[in-house]
Amino acid sequence: MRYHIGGLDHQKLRDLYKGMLKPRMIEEKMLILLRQGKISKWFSGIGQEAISVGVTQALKTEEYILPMHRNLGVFTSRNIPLYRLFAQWQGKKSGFTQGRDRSFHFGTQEYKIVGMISHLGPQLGVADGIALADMLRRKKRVTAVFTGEGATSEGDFHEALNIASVWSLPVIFCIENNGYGLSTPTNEQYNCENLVDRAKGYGMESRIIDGNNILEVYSKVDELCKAIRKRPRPVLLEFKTFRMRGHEEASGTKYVPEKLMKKWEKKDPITNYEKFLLEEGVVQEEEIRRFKEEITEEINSNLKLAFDEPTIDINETKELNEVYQEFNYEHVEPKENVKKIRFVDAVSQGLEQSMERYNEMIIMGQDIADYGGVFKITEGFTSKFGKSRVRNTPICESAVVSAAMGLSINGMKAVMEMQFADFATSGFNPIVNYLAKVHYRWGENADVVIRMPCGGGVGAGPFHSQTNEAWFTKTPGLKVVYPAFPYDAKGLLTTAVNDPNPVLFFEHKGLYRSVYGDVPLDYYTVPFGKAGHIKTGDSLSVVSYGAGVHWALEILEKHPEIDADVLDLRTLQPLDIEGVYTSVKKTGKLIILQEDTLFGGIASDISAMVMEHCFEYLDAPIKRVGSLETPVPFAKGLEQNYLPKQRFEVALTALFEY
Ligand SMILES: Cc1ncc(C[n+]2csc(CCOP(=O)(O)OP(=O)(O)O)c2C)c(N)n1
Repeated sequence: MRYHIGGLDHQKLRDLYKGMLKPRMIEEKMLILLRQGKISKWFSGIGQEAISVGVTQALKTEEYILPMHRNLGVFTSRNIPLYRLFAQWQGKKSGFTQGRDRSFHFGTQEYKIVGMISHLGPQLGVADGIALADMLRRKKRVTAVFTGEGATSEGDFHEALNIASVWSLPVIFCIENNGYGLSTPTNEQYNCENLVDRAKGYGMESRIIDGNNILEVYSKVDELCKAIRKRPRPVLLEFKTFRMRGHEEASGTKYVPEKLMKKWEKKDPITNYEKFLLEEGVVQEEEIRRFKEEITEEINSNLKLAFDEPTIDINETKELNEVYQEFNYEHVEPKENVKKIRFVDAVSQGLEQSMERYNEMIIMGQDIADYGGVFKITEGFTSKFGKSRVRNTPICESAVVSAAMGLSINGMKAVMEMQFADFATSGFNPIVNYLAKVHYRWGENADVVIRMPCGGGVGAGPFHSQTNEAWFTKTPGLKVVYPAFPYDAKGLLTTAVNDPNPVLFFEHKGLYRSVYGDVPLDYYTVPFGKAGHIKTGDSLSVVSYGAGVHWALEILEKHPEIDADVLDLRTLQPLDIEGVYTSVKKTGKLIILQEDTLFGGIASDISAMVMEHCFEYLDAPIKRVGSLETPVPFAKGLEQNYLPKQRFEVALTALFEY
């Protein structure tokens, strides 16, 4: 191995050596503990230390770094107290997740490290968002993010690199090409010579770096960081290295040819560098012994602290309370200045006034800039707020959701417009796995609103008509809002933006231009978790939300004999179940109408809860009404047959007469 000292002084040369020694020695200790059954499984970075350490040392401490599962050297290079790392791996309280997540699955704002989720790829888009926030604030900073060569096959890799290039984001994408993704060798993973060959396709600079040569890693990354801080742009780096141990410690390396192992053993980043430093007289044997003693002492004393810590207390209330970040709802009373406007205008006003309120709020979505979005919600926004805050995105929902997460991590607010709620599937993973779980896992919040134009009755067929709220009400950590009237649409949207938690905000397309209402022109808020009491009556309770509320009112108008109590849920998570109980206790009969297909929807859960809590008050079986259990059909007649309006009328009258 050839080392070029360049302009590095002896102190730096020693720091790099010590930097690599620490994670190596920790891992060697871990292997012993693993064999003794004292710790759980482990993803080894032995042989890859030069990459984690070289990259982290090239970054400034205030610059974010996003490591993967083999990057122990990132954590040690940021000088995290070792007992906290050990406690994290043992699921103890002084770790970073209070026992809620394992190994390197955590982040820490204190050390500007954002750990991975198991799904690997979303990490790359999160780096985009963090870098975007830095760029918009004109901070001359770099963000570095890691991926294995295996995860470069995920769509997230392509999406994140493409966005970074289109937006000139200061991100260093670091591929650690270590030969295997679990048991899959590179020739079964990709079919190009070098992964950096792809950079050309993204319009991005790239470098191949010997990942086992610490001086090459550090010098090249340091040089790039300096250049990127001056002129923001993404760079793709491929570090050639090798995974010297199994995917995880229990699984072994039987499938790796011995010849390869032998070849890479000779390239060990630490032993080679140590030999070089001794030859150059940069360190002496005696000094190395001292370094090792110091590190051994640090490891042992910190391990003792972690082992001595008791196992975590189980407190159910605390677990439940920490799924969401606490939100102190600020009620802003509407002023009297009211105008009759359409649903679509109310959404637009709520968004616009929120943009005025928060200088650091960014809206992202397809065609939302000068075009104004397909529903024209953001029409005129660019002339008021500029294109950097009202950002057109490429068609890449997953990376945009991840980037919204990154903006939030770096202290900004993000609103994303899904062009149609149906397309949330393409961004599903980061919504339900990243945004939803991040506060519970490591106390970080996802200050993100995802606007979801949804719903049928508009002749748009199976992929532009779904109302898919049930995919999200199922997932702890998300809030789900679904207004039916312009007044609520505006006031709930402003609350959604104020709320630091991830909110899925459903906007029924059919209501956009058909429903009008009196809406205060000034800024105001409407609280979550409080149903609207639309109509007071005694004969039965009708519970619905979104377009269903309008259908119910229309049918009830045809049946003046039915004196119904009508509740519009407005938000599904949090859900005003107490409001439903109060109504049912008064009327003794309940019919729940949802536009979505019935099975597994919110109507089923409301029905179950009412059964459990109000059984003695019921005078009839609870009735649920929803759409036919098919995809949403296109032809008008078929769609009307699919939607629940007519079935609701039949069920309503039957319940009334029961
Ligand atoms: C979306 C997803 N699919 C599969 C896995 C299971 N898995 C975890 S790590 C891994 C291999 C990753 O290989 P690579 O990206 O090269 O990183 P390395 O482990 O080699 O460092 C696989 C298949 C996962 N975590 N997430």
